Amino acid sequence: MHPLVEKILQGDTRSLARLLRSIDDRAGSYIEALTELYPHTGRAMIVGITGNPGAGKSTLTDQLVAHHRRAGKKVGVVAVDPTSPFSGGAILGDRIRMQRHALDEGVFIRSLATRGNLGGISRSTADTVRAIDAWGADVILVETVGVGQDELEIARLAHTTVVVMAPGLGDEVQAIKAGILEIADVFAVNKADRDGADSTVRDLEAMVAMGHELHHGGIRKGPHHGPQRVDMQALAEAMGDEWLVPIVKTVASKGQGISELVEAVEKHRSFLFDTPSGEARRRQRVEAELLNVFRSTLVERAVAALQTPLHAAASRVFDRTSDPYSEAEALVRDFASTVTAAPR
Ligand SMILES: Nc1nc2c(ncn2[C@@H]2O[C@H](COP(=O)(O)OP(=O)(O)OP(=O)(O)O)[C@@H](O)[C@H]2O)c(=O)[nH]1
Ligand SMILES: [Mg+2]
Repeated sequence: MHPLVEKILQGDTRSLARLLRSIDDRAGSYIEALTELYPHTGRAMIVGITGNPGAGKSTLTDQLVAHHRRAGKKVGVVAVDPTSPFSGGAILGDRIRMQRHALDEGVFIRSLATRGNLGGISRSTADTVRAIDAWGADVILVETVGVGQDELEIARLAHTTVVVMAPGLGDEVQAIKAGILEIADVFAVNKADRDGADSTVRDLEAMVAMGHELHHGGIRKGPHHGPQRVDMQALAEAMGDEWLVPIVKTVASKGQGISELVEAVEKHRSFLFDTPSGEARRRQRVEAELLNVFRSTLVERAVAALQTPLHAAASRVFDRTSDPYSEAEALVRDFASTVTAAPR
C-alpha cells in the first residue's frame, strides 16, 4: 500500500497535503495512491463556484464554509488561481479572507495555480478533489473564474455548479458568450444589496425560460425581455423531473441568502441522486472524467515514448519537407505499434 493512503483515510491533514504536492508535480507514485483511495471516495458533495472576476465567489465560498462548519461538516476548498496577472491582488485577498478557517482542523484549503500548467489543470483539480474526498470531506467547494475552457472543464467535475453573478456588470450578456449558462445548476445573484439585483434576477429568469424553450420547442412566445416576469412555478411544473435552474439572491459580504443557496444546492443533489435525469447527469460526469484521465494518460505515455521521432518530425515540418498532419498520423501509427510492448 502507498505510505500515505492509510493516514489520509484516517483524516490526517499533513499526509493529504503531501499527496497533493506530488499530484501537483506528477511525481512519486501518486497514481498508486489515487487508485487505492478511489474505493473510499464518492461520499463528498462537490460544488463548483464560478463566475466573473470580482462577482464575490471567494466571499461566498468563505460564507459557505462557515455555514457547513456550523452544521458540523468537514469542508474542503480548492481555489483554482486565475492565470491573469490582474488577479494577483485577488489571490492574496482570498488567503486573507479564508484565514478565519486556517486553524480549523475540519477545513482543508488548497490553491492550485493554472500558470505554467500545460493544459493539465482540470486533471490536477480532479485528482486533488478526489484526495480531499478520501480524507473525509463532506463538502468540497471548487472556486474558479468562469472564463477559459479549463475553467469550464473544472466546473464539469462538480456535482453542482453555482454560477455567481453581480448586478450592473453586464454579467448576463458575458455569461452567454462564455458558455457559463450551460453549466449553471444554480444561479447566485450576489451583491443583492446593490441596485439592479432584481433586474438581473429577471434577466436570468428569462434566460432560463428561454433555454427551456430551446430544448422543448417553445411554450412561451413573445419578447424575452418583456416587462412581465416569467412564471417560474408554472415552468417548473412543465419541466417534470428535469432540473429548473433556481436563482438565489445573496449578499455574501453580510452572510445573507447563504442558507437559501445551500438549500438550492442540496435540492440539486436530491435531483442528481433521486431522478432518472439526475442519474444520466451523474453518468455523463463519470464519463467525462474517465475521458479526461484517459486523454492525459495517453498523451503523457505517447510523448514519453516518442521523444526522438517527435523531434525528427518537428524538424521535417520546420524544413517544410513535411506537414504536421501527415507527421501526426505517422506518430500515432508509431505509438500504436509500441503500446503492445509497453509495460503497464
Ligand atoms: N456590496 C457587496 N460587496 C460584496 C459582496 N460580496 C462580495 N463583495 C465584495 O466584492 C469584492 C470581490 O469579492 P471576492 O469574493 O473577492 O470576488 P471573487 O469573485 O472571488 O473575485 P476573483 O477571485 O478576483 O475573481 C470584495 O471587495 C468583496 O468584499 C456583496 O454581497 N455585496
Ligand atoms: Mg476569488
